[in-house]
Amino acid sequence: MSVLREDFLWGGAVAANQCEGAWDLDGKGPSVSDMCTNGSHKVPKRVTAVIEPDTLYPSHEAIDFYHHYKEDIALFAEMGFKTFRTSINWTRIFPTGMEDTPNEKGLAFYEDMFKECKKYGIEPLVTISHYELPFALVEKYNGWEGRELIDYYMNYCKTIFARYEGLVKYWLTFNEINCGMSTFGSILSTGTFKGYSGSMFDVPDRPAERIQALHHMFVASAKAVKYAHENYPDYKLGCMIAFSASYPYTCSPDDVIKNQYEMRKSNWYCGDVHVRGAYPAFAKSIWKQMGGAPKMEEGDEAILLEGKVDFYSFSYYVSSCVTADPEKLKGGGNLFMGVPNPYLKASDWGWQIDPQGLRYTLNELYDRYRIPLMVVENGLGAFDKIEEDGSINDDYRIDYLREHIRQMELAVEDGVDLMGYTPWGCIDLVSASTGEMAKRYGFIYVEKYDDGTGSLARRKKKSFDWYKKVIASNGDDLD
Ligand code: BGP
Repeated sequence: MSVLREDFLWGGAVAANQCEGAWDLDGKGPSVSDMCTNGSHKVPKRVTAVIEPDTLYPSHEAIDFYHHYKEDIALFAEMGFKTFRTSINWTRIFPTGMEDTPNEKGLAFYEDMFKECKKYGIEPLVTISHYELPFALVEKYNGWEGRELIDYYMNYCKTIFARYEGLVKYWLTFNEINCGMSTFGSILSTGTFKGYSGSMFDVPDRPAERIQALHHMFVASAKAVKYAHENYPDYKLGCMIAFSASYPYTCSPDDVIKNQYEMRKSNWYCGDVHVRGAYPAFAKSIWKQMGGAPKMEEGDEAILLEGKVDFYSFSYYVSSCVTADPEKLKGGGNLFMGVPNPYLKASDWGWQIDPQGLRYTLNELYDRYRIPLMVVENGLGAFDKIEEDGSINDDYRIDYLREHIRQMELAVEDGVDLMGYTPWGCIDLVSASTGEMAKRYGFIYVEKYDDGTGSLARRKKKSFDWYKKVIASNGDDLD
């Protein structure tokens, strides 16, 4: 007997900018992701202030989901998806973010796509803003540092809430909002990089701007939640956090205290505002470290309290170790890592694989928030090989997912209320951190390569049939 709810939302997740392509078709404007070049594991991608000729921008074609969505959704339905997480590309609806009137062609595209999902009984789960901030808002306002963006975002939300009534019920206000706590993440999330062109790893570090931007995003999110609750009582609104599970590297109290600080900064700061509707007490220590408290207007605190989310969703890929010893940090880790954990193996991209960390995370989250949880991203980015007979034997991916699902089920047995699971990149797509196609997550392979070539044909991987069985048995049959 499955330990999961009968209505457990099995599915998969993508983001518009990483799969749709058609970046300037049918009236769409450029988003921050459209200004990012490709990169690789070793060479960081760049963000450019103008589109450079003869440079590859992976989002411009991506896997051309824009023209393949019927075929792709049919494949999701074949696997038995109950839900499909995708995002709306803000600039398809409002090309600069500042128009009064929405772009009908953009609205119609999503309407058709959501109807296609519904045809198969698939419930769309929609991220309102997933690294798709209109680039014009970066140029004019330094992204979310500008308070004006709250109204633009609300205009966008009101438009899509009204248009997709009856088609969409589950909404996430911002993807991985807590990426705004890091310099690297600021390009794609807060958009506070006005005037900058260059490597994603050399973005000027302006933490006070990010803290201000995040405040505006919190207010925007809360306003959207409040508005939805008042006008569309059946809508469920969630937050989305890139959960960064970390452990103290040793039991030295210095490491423990340092890890507590990192957990607060990376995870609890944003999660607490979304779920509890107020900044946590420790926010003051974060502000001190990041250059000061955000400017707030009268009424902001009340708005935060009135716009608490209905459920908490998060991405989970890795865990890391935190040390207070600068010597141990030398030469270790990558983007997410403090020091490598000697008990864990890592993916080809250096992401440390820790299924038990998911159980730990789910328990920590539920203890703290007591609202339904959903894992809306998880998966293994790996190199896949097409064999001579055309098969793709991605047993490594099956192993990764199986172990994470097992730990998720143990967490449910521990008492966690879990709504669903949507592994990332259910169909191969462009990597957010590197811009590569070679870092594949999908159950469905797409013939598209890092040099921009490829027929765009779709093929099922071995994991396709495996996941189908998992869904059919509601997580009982993981073999
Ligand atoms: C999350 C993002 C996704 C996605 C995923 C995997 O941070 O929400 O957009 O891309 O990570 O990361 P990557 O594509 O860098 O492998």
